[in-house]
Amino acid sequence: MIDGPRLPQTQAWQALKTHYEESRAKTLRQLFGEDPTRGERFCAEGADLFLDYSKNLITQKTLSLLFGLARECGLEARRDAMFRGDKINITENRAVLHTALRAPRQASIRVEGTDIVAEVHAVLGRMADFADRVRSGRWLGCTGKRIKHVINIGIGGSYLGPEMAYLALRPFSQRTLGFRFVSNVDGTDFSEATRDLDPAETLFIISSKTFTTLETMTNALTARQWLVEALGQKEAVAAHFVAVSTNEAKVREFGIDTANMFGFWDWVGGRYSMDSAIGLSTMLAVGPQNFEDMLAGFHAMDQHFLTAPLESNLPAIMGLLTVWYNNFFDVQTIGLMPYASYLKRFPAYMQQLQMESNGKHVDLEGRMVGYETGPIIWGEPGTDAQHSFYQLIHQGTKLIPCDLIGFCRPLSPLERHHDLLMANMFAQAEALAFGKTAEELNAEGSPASQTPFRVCQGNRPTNVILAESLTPRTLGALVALYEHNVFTQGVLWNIDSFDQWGVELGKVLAGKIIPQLCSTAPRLDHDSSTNGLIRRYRKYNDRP
Ligand code: G6Q
Repeated sequence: MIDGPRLPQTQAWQALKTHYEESRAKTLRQLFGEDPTRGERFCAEGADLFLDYSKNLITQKTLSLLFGLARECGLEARRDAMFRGDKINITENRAVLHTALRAPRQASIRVEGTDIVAEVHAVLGRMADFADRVRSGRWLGCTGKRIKHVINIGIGGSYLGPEMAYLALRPFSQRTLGFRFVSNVDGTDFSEATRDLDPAETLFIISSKTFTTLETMTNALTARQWLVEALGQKEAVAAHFVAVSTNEAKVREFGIDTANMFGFWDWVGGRYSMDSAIGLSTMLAVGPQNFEDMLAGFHAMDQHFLTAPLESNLPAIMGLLTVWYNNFFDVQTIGLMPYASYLKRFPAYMQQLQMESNGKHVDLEGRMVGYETGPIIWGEPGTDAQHSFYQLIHQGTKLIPCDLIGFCRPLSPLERHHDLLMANMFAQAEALAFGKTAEELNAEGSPASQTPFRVCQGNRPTNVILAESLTPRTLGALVALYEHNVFTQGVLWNIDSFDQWGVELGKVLAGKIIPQLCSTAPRLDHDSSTNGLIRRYRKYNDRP
């Protein structure tokens, strides 16, 4: 959209505004009544994922207008520019090439004269070699013991993906290896993760793109101390620490042999890095072949996004629907409910992916956008969620579109459980869409006095994403689906989805406050609230 009309001035936007006013009163009951086959038509399939988007507040005309908007905003050109390696992260002057992390070996993508696909596969090869050694017991701790526990130390993009993927792919993991994740600078995180571990059997992966992040470096230093004190030798670090980073100098300075460092590149954003070497813990857990399958899933969705016409393009459709709700229905939040316990941390991962990417208030020219951008993303697995917050979605006053994600085949032998799980997912989508009318309640003999309380208006939109089974390949496709969904939204809003300047301010202020928590600190010069909080903290820690 650079140099083009601003979003609200585009023809398609104006047409959508009129269309919204004309069609907003139509309910999902009416829409399905008028068009009984819409459930068969408003579906799309790509990279083995099936998307049913028929229970959305849309008609064929809405879709045509949204696709028109995408084209007017140059979605296809921007998508091609991303895949090509143009520096579309303009505020950091960087290419955005997470898609290269899963490009097949024979592909070639050049960044400043270098074929980065070859580099990607060289690192993958080294990761596989290391993973095989640890998994088979050929990589030993410094006392000759086999590694039994792996702790990933990292935060944000260097933590959420690895933890989410480890939990998602547990049935594919080597159960003799235990995995833990330390992210928070809260010392309880480290203490709890290590309290029952034998350092001689523990391997730390220090995952940090920059190798300067306060939380990660603090935890890494504590880990080093914990290990060296227990094993009584500085040399122990070599057998118990590996690093994943782009910063070789800092890794060396920390004392990790760079032979045990796995690199990645500045064109991989933190929240887009779970399929880079940041996924080393994932590969250790599930093995190189499963990791490769996961990358193949990512790549299959990349290809779908790149080649499928917008009209049948899953990420594009989902991104456009988000824009439709966010900007025309003034929707503030979107729920994300996986009907799979293994996807417990998927909503948290998606929260960062979506909110850090699209939580922006200026456009690519640095102007205030003047329209709403990224929605709030939240969620928990179903069916648990049904017994907590679904009530508000069904009968509250806010419109909350939800994505429900489920799988046809169970990963446990308890098939009956799976039928119940999935029956609930299908039922929720149905109940949210069609609700329950007063007439239906009366016909069922419900007491008239209760009718107003029991009526469910329905008309709550959902996307249902269905796949055969939660495999490494499916997980890759699912993550890539959301990556490109987020990209689609960002293109329409004309924002930089790949920077995160807002995160910096808090980091700088924390750096200033750290020395002020000591009693010897210079005079406090914050506002009266911050000064008061610091004084109270010092008082309880006997630092007058
Ligand atoms: C992600 C963000 C952020 C980042 C963390 C960790 O896109 O940039 O979440 O991943 O701050 O950074 P390091 O990997 O450099 O430690």
